[in-house]
Parts: sequence; structure tokens; C-alpha cells
Amino acid sequence: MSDKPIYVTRPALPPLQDLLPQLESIWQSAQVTNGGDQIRAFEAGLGEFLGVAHITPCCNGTIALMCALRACRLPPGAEVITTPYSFVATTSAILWAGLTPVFADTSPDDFNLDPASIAAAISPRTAAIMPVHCYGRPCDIDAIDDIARRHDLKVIYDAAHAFGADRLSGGLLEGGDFSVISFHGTKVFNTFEGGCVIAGSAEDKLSVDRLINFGFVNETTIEGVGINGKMSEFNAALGRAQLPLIRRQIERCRELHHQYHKKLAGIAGLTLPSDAGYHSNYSYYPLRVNDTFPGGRDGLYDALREQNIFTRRYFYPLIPEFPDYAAHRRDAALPNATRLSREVLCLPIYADLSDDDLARVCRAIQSAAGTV
Ligand code: T4K
Repeated sequence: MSDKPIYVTRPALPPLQDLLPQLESIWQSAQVTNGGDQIRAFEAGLGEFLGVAHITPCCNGTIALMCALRACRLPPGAEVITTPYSFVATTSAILWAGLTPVFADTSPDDFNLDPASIAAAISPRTAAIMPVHCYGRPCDIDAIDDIARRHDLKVIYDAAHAFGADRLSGGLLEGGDFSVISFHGTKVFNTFEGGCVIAGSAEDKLSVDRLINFGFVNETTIEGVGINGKMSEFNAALGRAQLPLIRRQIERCRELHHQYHKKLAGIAGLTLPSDAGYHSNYSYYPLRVNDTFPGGRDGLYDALREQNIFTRRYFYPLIPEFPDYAAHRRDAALPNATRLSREVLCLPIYADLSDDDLARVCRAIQSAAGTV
């Protein structure tokens, strides 16, 4: 195993010199957090880029989810219907907000929650729905928001993966009451650590602004039990330097997605992810590997590791399969999510992945399939 490692992702980084003027300005002002020039400029630039009016940058996506949930002012212990097929933070945020997760199933033909399964999970204790736009693919927002309206439920979209993605009709970040994006180093747009809450109204944004600053309204008044969810000036400066680069990076990932499609087409046992029907940000390439593929999904994962190619089984195990989350599983069967969790393998895709490295990944897959 002598080839250099290829990882599932690598963070895109701006040229260091692009960051230096902003760092100098932070050093001169000595305002490093708590609402300096960088965070104000980043918030404005981000809102403009994403086309949203009410946005709050935060220290990471998990705290952002918790604050969005707290801003909904739900009764303690109330039920929040969510997906088992996600990163564990989706559910841990619900629990940290003092609420009760209830798992519904994903759609048979998608990675996202099935609206029919959401409707079936509603009980008198249900107060909210927290779906995920998994891999940046939009949920069925119209159906989910309609269920929420009919049952008087809040909706918080976990849009951790969805920076730069959209529906063909637009409005991905306008669904529900809140949407939350992650800017973690593994995400399409990164500030090393970071995230944001997008609120549907100025009033809700104000609640989130206060919650991420311990609940302070002013020096002597606190509203609600807040937390420290602020983004620092450094992370905001980095975000400002990243914004002008993101379109080109998504375009490069689009090219890589189509190269995978060409090279992997027709291999038995593989289902390639489609970018049809929405505007993808191409930040994940979730290949489905069924049992007819030699060794199945896990066999392919191991075969690639032997070649120094580090794919990821996002999302395996399912969240309710983790022992600390199993108590929330209830009786609901989750056949579609279980199948996804056993079949999906996310292949390396990021703006700096070279054509040669992508070809190496594809050769290793063809070799595991016995087609070369
Ligand atoms: N909701 C959803 C649906 C999410 O997917 C996430 C996070 C959240 C909420 C919470 O948002 P944050 O609080 O994180 O903002 C990663 C990330 O830690 C996590 O942010 C992400 N989802 C999740 C899907 O993936 P790992 O365990 O895969 O990370 P790690 O460190 O193994 O990184 C994967 C590969 O990326 C490495 O093999 C190499 C490369 N890498 C990673 C880092 C951190 C780098 O090259 N440089 C780096 O700095 O969890």
C-alpha cells in the first residue's frame, strides 16, 4: 500500500494571503469575538449569498440546531419527529434541548424523511419535526410544511449539508420555521468550525441572537436560558475569504460527480446518485452498493481501505442503533433507512480532488467488481 491516501473529503482553504488583511484588522481592533466587524460583515455577506433575510452565524452546526429548537419554545420533553438516517448530531441536539426524538422512516426512493411516515408518527405530544436535507438533497418541503400547518407543529430543517443546494423552484432555506447549516471542515463551505441558523422572521432571529449569547438582551437582562454559541472573529474572517470561492468549488465537484458517473456506469450491484430534479452542491457522492456486488458494501469499503482510499459509511449505524439512543427507537420499523445504512458508501469528492485520484478510486472499484 504505497499510494498516497485519498480521503472522503478535504477542506477547501482560501489562499492564506487573502486572509491576512482581515486578520490584521482583528489584531488592530483587539475585538476577537462578541460582535466585531468581521462577524457583522460575514453575516451580511452570507445572507446575501444565500438569499435569506434573517441569519445568525454560530460556533458550529450542533449548537445552531439546539438554539433553533430552544427558540421554538416547545414544552419540556415534547416529541420531535426526526430521521434515523443522519449524523448523530441531529438527534443529540434534540436531546440536549430537553426534547424527545421520535424516529420516522426515510422514503423508499430517497435519502430523506418520508412525509407519510412523519404523519404516522404524530402523537398528542408531538411539537416539532426536524428533517434533514440529506447530502444536500431537498426534502419534500411542501408536504412536510403542510403536515406541520395541519397539526400546528414547528419545523426545523437540518440543512447541515445543504449550503449552495436548492430546489429547482428555489426556497430551500425558506421552508419551516428554521434551517440550520454546518460550516464544519468536512462541509462544502467551511469556517473550520461553524454554522448558522436561518430564521423565518426577524423576531425568531432575535431569539436566536440572544440564545447564542447566554440569553442577554442587554447588560443586565436575560431572556431564556441561553448558551455560548457565538462565532469568533477569526472564523468569520475565514468565512468572508471563502465566500467568493464557493461557486467555483461547487462547479469543480459537479465535474467530478459526472466523471464518477461515466466511469462507474453499468457496474452490477451499484446504484449511482442522481443529481436530477434539484440544484446539487455535489458535496457527497453516496453510492449504493447492494448484496450482489462482490463482498457487498462493507467488502468494497475494506477493499478501498487496502488501497489507501478512505470512503465513509455516512450514515452507519442508524442513530437509534447507537446504544445511548436505542431507548428512543420505539416499535417503529425503519426498513428504508436500515437498507440505506447498509448500502451507502460515500466516495471521495471535494474541489481539490484530482482527475487522476478520481480515476484511481474508480479503478479500485472496478477491480473489486471484477470488471478489470
Ligand atoms: N447535522 C448533520 C446532518 C450533520 O452531518 C452534521 C455534521 C451536523 C448536524 C453537525 O454539524 P457540526 O456541529 O459538525 O457543524 C464529520 C463531521 O465532524 C461532521 O461535521 C459531519 N456532520 C459528519 C457528517 O462528518 P467525521 O467523523 O466523518 O469526520 P472526520 O474527522 O473523520 O473527517 C472525515 C475526513 O475528512 C477525514 O478522513 C479527512 C478529512 N478531514 C477532516 C477534517 C476534520 C480533513 O482533511 N481535514 C479536517 O480538518 O464527522
